[in-house]
Amino acid sequence: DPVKLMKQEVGKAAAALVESGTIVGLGTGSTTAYAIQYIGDRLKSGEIKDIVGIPTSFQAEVLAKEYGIPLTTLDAVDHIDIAIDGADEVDPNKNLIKGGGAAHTREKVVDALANKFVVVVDSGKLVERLGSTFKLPVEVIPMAITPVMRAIAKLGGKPELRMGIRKAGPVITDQGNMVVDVTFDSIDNPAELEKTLNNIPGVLENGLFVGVTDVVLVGEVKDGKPLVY
Ligand code: DER
Repeated sequence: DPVKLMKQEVGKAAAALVESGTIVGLGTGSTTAYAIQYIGDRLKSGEIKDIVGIPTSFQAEVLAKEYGIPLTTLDAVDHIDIAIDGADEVDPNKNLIKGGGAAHTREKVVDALANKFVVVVDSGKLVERLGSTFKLPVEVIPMAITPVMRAIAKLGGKPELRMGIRKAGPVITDQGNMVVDVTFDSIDNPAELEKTLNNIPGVLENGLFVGVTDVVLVGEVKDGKPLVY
């Protein structure tokens, strides 16, 4: 499966950037899962040592424990050296849409704090304009779902409550909130939209990541071989 190959290669490339003695933000999603695995492998082999992870979700926590990466919290550190995380869309300015895994609230805290934020994607995530292939996730406190959806519709968005697949009813985030996925005709000014959405009473965080990405590692398959650039 070429996409799986791309995810593995780009996860490996990101894991190779982690230096001994550093604090690492651990992202969420299937691509970052490979980076977490390979960081664990590098710890096990002794290639690197003395790192601690800050998880961005229960998923990252479970994977870190599985692969032997010690965890800490934002109360116990005064910086994050590097954060590795996935994305649902990356535009030419390295701005992102994230939140496919409904984890964007903690991800934005960790990724924005990191001295170096590394995004790991397969080439299918690259877009000319944000919002062209992926609906924008917005985390909303449950009691405000209806007025928030109304306010988003007034902004020209088409909001849909995210329903669980192996859970009856709406998806519930790690914070106990719900997620609304919004279709916009076009997102001309991501920085503006990010602020406007987060200013709607009841919105906790949205999946626009503007001006936080430092490095984008892209998995690409050329003649069956994975490339990372
Ligand atoms: O939920 C998230 O923000 C994830 O990072 C997501 O955007 C990417 O997940 P994937 O690597 O499984 O596509």
